[in-house]
Amino acid sequence: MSDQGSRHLRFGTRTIHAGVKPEPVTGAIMTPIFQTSTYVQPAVGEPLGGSYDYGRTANPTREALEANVASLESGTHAVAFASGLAAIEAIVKRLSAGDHVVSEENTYGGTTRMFNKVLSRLGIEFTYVDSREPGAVEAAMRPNTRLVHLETPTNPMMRVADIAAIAEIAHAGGALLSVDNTFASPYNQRPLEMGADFTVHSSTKYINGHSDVIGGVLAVKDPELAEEIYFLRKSTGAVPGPMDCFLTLRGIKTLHVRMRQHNENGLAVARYLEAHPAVDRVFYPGLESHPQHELASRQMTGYTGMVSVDVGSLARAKAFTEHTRIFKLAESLGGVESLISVPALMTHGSVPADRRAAMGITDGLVRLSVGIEDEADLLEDLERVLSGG
Ligand code: P1T
Repeated sequence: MSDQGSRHLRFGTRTIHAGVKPEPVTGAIMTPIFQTSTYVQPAVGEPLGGSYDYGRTANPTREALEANVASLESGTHAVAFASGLAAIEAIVKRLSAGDHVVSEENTYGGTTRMFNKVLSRLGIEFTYVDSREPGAVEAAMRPNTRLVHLETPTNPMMRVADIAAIAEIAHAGGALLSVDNTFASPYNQRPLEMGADFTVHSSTKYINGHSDVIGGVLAVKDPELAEEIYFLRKSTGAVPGPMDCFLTLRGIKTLHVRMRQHNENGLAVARYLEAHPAVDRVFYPGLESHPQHELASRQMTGYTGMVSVDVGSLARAKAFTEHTRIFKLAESLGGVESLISVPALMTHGSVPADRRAAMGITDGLVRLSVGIEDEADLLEDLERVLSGG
């Protein structure tokens, strides 16, 4: 669904208003949860509600969410899915056997697993590169490359890829560019404005922001591409339920306020950890010590609440993550509450050990999803565990 009417409004206003209209029967200001699988047709092939004929094909709650996300991502259309992986799958399922994809190597472990264990069996080929170096993407392009897939910042190493430079490379090679924007959120980074063709999210994370929904959403700026994706979703079926769309739309209304606090707390935690002797390395694009700080500052307006640190060994990682009180040990990220995890054993456990090691995902790597609690409480929680304070 698209929403061009709110284009002139600023980001924070659009998080609340884009795509949302008063419900016409009662004037309800909140988009209702249209919890229905089908719609009545007074005559054959003539649904009462016009284009509303079946829930997989059309649902007004879902459409409001999609119009909102399209606006926030500076796209023309967005398409919502049952999960982030289903949204990424749809982008790749546009391709056919014999087509080739160049992908950043350090994506979320589940994305690599889907590419390697599911989609490659259907005859789609994948080449993995370190996309911090645009030349590596260029060198991997083949005549049959139809998609370049980035994740920036990456999960969990916080690598940053130059979206504009890689969009040019992809397009010169006849391929489209998709960017997994989950870690940044559209508040901090809008890939479509930098030349990407798809921006995709696990809306489970910052977009919904309250750790109570699994969902995915992608946005495009080409109505024909949107049509292709609608067709794919209708034909393969990974639609989100109306209740989840409602919750996600409700969560989005505070995206700009939440992200400001995630950015602030993320930077404070990264600075604290960088100065701490128990921490070997900190990976956070907002730190001047991050090798791509300058690039991140150019293409992002904030650096999010995601911080990774290397504490040297699995034993130390366990001692750290199993004893924080506010930071809860759990997979996932991007919610208002702080989480902590050990990627090698949790989110990236499906990535072969040698590949993990090559990317720096050591057993001593700890990932923090810094929430929006009071900064002083978060720092005290970390200090208590790291310094025994
Ligand atoms: O879980 P799902 O909504 O299907 O989203 C998959 C996904 C896609 N892209 C990125 C960058 C992600 O981080 C994820 C999911 N990640 C986690 C569950 C995690 O803890 O890293």
